[in-house]
Amino acid sequence: MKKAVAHLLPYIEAEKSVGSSSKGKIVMATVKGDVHDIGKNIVGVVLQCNNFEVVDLGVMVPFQTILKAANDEGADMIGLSGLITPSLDEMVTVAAEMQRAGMTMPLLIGGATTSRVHTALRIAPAYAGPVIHVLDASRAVGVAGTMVSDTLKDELVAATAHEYAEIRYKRANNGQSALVTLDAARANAFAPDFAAHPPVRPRFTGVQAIDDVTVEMLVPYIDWQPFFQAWELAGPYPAILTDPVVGESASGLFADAQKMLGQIIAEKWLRPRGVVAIWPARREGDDVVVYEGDNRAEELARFPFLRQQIAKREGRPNSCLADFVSPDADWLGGFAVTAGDGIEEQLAKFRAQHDDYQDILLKALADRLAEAFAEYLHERVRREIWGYETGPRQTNEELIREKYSGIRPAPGYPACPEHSLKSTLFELMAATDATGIALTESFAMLPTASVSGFYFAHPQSSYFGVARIGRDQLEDYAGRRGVSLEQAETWCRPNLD
Ligand code: B12
Repeated sequence: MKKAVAHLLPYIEAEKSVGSSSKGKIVMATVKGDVHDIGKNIVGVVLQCNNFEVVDLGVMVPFQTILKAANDEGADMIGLSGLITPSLDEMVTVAAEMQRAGMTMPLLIGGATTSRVHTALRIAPAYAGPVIHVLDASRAVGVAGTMVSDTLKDELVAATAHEYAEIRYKRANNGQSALVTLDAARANAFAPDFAAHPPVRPRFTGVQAIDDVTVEMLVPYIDWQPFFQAWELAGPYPAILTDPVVGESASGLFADAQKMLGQIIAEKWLRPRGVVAIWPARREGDDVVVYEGDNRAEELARFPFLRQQIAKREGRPNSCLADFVSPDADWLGGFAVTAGDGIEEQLAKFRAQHDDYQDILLKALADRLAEAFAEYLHERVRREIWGYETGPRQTNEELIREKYSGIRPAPGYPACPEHSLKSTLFELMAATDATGIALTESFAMLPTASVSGFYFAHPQSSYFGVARIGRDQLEDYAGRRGVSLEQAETWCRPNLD
C-alpha cells in the first residue's frame, strides 16, 4: 500500500489541488520510555488504507513533541500506544498536558498493556476532551471515522463517557476481592518441600556471555501462535494454516515469514546475543539475596519481590517468588537475551522502500526469535549451565507448554510486575556490555526484540499473578527497595489497591 502511495503521490497531490482530501489526520506515537510499535504501525497502515493521513512520530516520544505535532499539523486526533505498564502513567501525563494546553481533540488509546478500565479510571478523568480506548486495529478505522463525522461523533463520545463513568462508579463502589494484611499474607506463604527437593548445586556460578547462538539454532524453538496473533489471525498453530476462515491468509503470511527467515539466516541480518548468571542465593523474607561466593558472606544485591495479598480460599497460598528459594543455601539465575542486534540496518532499508509489510514482518519475527532465544537458553541452563535437568530432551511442543521444571519470570509479567528490578538485574550481569541491550527510563529494553528475567529452579516453583497489593506492602516494598514511597508508588501503580 505504502509503496503504491509513494508512486501515486504526485498524482494524489495534483488531485488535492482540485479539492479532494483525506478523511482526517491523526498524530500517532508510542509514548516516552516505551519502544514497541508493531501494534501502532499496523493501526497506522490500516488507517492509511482507509484514507486517513497518519503522522507517525515513532517510539519513545515525549508529550511535548506529541502536543506540538498535533497543533502544528492541525490534527483531528491523537493516538497513543504503549506495551508495558509504565507507559500507562505516561499516557495520563499526555492527557493531563493536553488538558493544560486547552486542547479539545479526541485522544485514542491503544497497545497491549492498555485497557478500557484503565482508560476510564485514569486517563479520561485527566482530559475533558473525548478519550477512547481502542482494542485493536480492526476497530481503529470505525472509531477514527466516527471522530471526524459531524453526525456520529457526539453520540460515540457521549456513549463512551457514559460507559467510563459507569466503570468508575462500579470501581468506587468496590466489588473487588478483599485484601489481607501483608503479615497475614506472609503467614500464608507457599512452602516448598525443600527436604524432598533440596536445591541443586549449579555446575556453573557467575556471569556468562552467550555469544555462540545463531538464528538457525533458534528456529525450532519458535512458538508461532503469537506470531499470527500479532496479525489478528486467531487460532492455534499449525491448525490455523488450514482454517476455513483465516487459513489462506495465515498460509500466505507463514510462507512470507519462512522466506524472510531464510534471508535473515543466509544474510545474517540478526545476531542473537545473551547473558546468563547464576548466583549463590538465599531467601530473606520476601527478598532473594544474591552473593558473590558460595560461603554467602559478601552480598551482591537483593531482589525484593511482591506477594499476593488477595484473600485466598482455604489451602491456597499467598505466593511470592521469594518463596521458591530456600532460606539456607540456594541459587538464583538471571538472563537477558536479544534477537534485535542488526535489525535497525534492515528496517532502514524497508523504510526507504516504504515497505511497511516487510518492516512489520521483520519486527514480528525478531520478537519470535527473542522469545525462542529465551526458551532455548532456559533449556541450556536447565541441562548444562545449572544442570538440574537430566533425561531425554523435551519436544518443542512440551517446551512451549512449559512442561519442564523451574520457571523464568520476567520483570513486568504478573508474578513479578515491578519493572525496575531489571535495572539491578542488568547491573549485576553487566548486561548492556554483554548484549548491547539498553534500558529506557521506563525500563523498556532496546532493541525491542529482547527479554530478560530470572530463573527459579525448584520443581514446585510456578507462575502466578501478584494482582492488587495493599498500602502496607507498598510501604514495606519502598523500604526493601531503598526508594521513596512516592517512587515505589509510581513503580507499583498498576498493582496498587
Ligand atoms: C509478543 C509479546 C512480546 C514480544 C514483543 C511484542 C511487541 N513487539 O510488541 C517480546 C517477546 C519481545 C516481549 C517482550 C517483553 N514483554 Co511482552 N508480550 C507480548 C504479548 C504476548 C503479545 C503482544 C503483541 O505483540 N501483540 C500483538 C500486537 C499487534 O498487538 P498490540 O501491540 O497490542 O497492538 C494492537 C492493539 O493494542 C491496538 N493498538 C496498539 N497501539 C495502538 C495505538 C492506537 C492509537 C490505537 C487506536 C490502537 C493501538 O491495535 C494493535 C493491532 O491490533 C503480550 C501479551 C498479550 N497477549 O498482549 C506480552 C506483554 C505485552 N509483554 C509484557 C512484558 C512485561 C514484556 C517484557 C517487559 C518482559 C521482560 N522483562 O522481558 C518484555 C519487554 C520488551 C522490551 N523491549 O522492553 C507485558 C506488558 C504488561 C506489563 N506488565 O508491563 C504483557 C502484557 C504480558 C503480560 N500479561 O504481562 N513481549
